[in-house]
Amino acid sequence: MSDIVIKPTTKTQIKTERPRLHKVILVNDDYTPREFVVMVLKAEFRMSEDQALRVMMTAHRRGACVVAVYTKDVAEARATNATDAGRKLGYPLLFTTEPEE
Ligand code: TYC
Repeated sequence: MSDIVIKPTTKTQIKTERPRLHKVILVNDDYTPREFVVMVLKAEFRMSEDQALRVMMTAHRRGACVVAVYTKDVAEARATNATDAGRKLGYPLLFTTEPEE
């Protein structure tokens, strides 16, 4: 009788990928007042006056600006809320989302 015990040596490795993050993008338009864009950025994205002004002016000059990066659900919810805030006052203000590379 042999007392040699051979243990299995295979291990199962579970690899989970981190969820892709999504960018919220502020799109420029010709009608929404600058101060209103700044107000929405501060309220919806918790930006300081300074940050909000910078992001608003970047979108104004270049056509669009990345506001923040979140998980898909959060990015979509914030973009919708922020867009709705403008729509309530009849402004064409638009926030979109897109996945990060
Ligand atoms: N272009 C607008 C104006 O001159 C201001 C503005 C900036 C609007 C950024 C939207 O995403 C925007 N009143």
